[in-house]
Amino acid sequence: MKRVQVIDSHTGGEPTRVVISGGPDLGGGSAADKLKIFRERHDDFRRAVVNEPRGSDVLVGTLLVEPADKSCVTGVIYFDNVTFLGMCGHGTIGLVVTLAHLGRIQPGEHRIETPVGVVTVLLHEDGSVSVTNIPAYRKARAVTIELANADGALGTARPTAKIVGDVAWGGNWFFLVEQHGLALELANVEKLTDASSRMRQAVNAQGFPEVDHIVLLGPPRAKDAHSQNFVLCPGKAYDRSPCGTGTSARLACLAADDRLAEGDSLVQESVIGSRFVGSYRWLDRATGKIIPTITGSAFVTGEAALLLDESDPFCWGIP
Ligand code: PYC
Repeated sequence: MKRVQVIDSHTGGEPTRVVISGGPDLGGGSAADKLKIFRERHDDFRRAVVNEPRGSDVLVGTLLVEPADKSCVTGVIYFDNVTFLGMCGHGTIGLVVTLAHLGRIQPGEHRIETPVGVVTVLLHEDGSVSVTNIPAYRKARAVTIELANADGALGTARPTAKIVGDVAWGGNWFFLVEQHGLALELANVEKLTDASSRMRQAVNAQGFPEVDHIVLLGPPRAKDAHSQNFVLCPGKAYDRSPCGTGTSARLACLAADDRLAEGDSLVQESVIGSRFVGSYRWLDRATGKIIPTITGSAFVTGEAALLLDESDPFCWGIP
């Protein structure tokens, strides 16, 4: 029987499971090198940790690994129910709170090695966490896709609707849409999931096969927030948090359009009403690259040992 030690948390409602010990041997090298080995040789471990029967579609796993960059407190690899993620904002906030819970870090600044680069995190005295992400940028502005609109849900009575959005990088790839006609509320999650997964197919087919997340934007619920979002993740679960990498991509689009000044705050609500506060500084105006910072809070919800029994037909999760 194999034992895998984990700590669970949630960040704005979005769960993170940090694997503390019992993970596969991924050799030396950077988090990016280790991700390659994880993906090629140990996908069964990803499924065992986050998929049913131990996990669920919404759970994001993070595996702690030895960092190649010794200035980092840890290396980390993120994964979900279908794939691996380059970076994960809510997962990093959950990871920092988990490391503090374990007594491995104290309030202050720390560096974490992710597969897409080193991020800097600041654990505040009140337990909230700011993540200064890798550079974010907009790759394509105003990409138009066409979607079937049989039930007229997409803001027009026509049988097809033209949807316009931006393709941007924030640690994962996003298609961000402001005008879609859909109400961003929990009661509408089925329609939001259906429409956004069709948007992903359409934008992938338009020459952006890298896009794995969709962000639908809308007006805020709270007076002191700037906007609300619905974020579709690669495995079709929706992000309960406002999505740290998605908010980073959004900041890059706002910066490129001169709609948010360097240093100003963006209060981003999720579809369940949880929030992140984002801001950015310019890295390079010529290429549109910014350095985003996302602040949020996480709470530890459990400590457990997962038991992997090879005689269990679902030991390695339901694919
Ligand atoms: O917060 O970056 C994020 C994220 C990605 C997928 C789920 N959450």
